Amino acid sequence: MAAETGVPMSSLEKVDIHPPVAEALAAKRAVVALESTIITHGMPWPQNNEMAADVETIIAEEGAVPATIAVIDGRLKIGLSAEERKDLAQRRDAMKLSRADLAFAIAEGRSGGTTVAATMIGAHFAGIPVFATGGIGGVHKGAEASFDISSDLEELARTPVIVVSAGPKAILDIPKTLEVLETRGVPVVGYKARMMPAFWSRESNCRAPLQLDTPEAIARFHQTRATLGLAGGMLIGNPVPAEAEIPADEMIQYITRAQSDARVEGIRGKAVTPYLLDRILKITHGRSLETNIALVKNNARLAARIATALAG
Ligand code: PSU
Ligand code: MN
Repeated sequence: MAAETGVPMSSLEKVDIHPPVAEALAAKRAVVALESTIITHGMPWPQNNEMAADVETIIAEEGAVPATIAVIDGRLKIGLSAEERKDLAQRRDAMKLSRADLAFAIAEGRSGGTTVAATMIGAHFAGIPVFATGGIGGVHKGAEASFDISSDLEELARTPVIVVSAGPKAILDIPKTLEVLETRGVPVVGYKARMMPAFWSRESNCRAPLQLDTPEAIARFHQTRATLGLAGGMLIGNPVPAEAEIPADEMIQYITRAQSDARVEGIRGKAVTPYLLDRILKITHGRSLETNIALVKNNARLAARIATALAG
């Protein structure tokens, strides 16, 4: 595992690979990485823990092994036990960890949820090529003034992991997010979708740059990129199931309201995404959370099928 990704074995001192994950990796069976910022900063207790448990069950049903990645008391965890996950889901001191501070949390003995960027780093370190999330971070609206662009985009450009999402979160500037991904050479693939999905909604106003309709085709594309020695990962946009979606024309009013509240309260930096998700949950009386849970489950299923295609 770690040897294949070029990581010195001595660094494993700070890493715990959950035994079922280690066994599956050694046997070259399908493993799906899962992020944990969605647990620590993306959803309230107890729905966060229920969602995380259900997602792991879905991946197991599909014949793959789930590996939720997080930092607990200074140890990088590749896969969590049910108790560790439940504990993390209730911690009030959890940091939101990205590339810039993942090692800080480990060095300082802290705990935190890993964002898409930090989860990609952990997954690649362990030799896991596929990862399921809700929605990635991207270029925030008003980024021309705030410079707020998620390091998820930078990570997609450098780390060879397939990220299965329901698109960029609709709180973002989706056209600008797609432009940055194109500049950085990141393939963006609509799964059975001509238009890029927008997290809570099945469609944004942007065309998906590429389209593929089977897990096998995604696996083939990933392997072809590796053969050509192309660096970086790829982003899959998997639309939320129709019965769970909140249409874009309805969502826009909730997002606009949440964004104006964020401005009034002076929310900045890392706090922006968690604040907006929580505000939108309150504005929609919990409906946005139900949609969020449905789309994560949908992404987990597809990620397990891609992992199976890659392993097979
Ligand atoms: N998907 C969700 N909920 C979330 C996130 C993704 O359904 O909370 C998290 C991811 O961890 C992503 C992060 O990396 O939001 C983006 O944060 P920022 O915009 O600060 O980069
Ligand atoms: Mn940001």
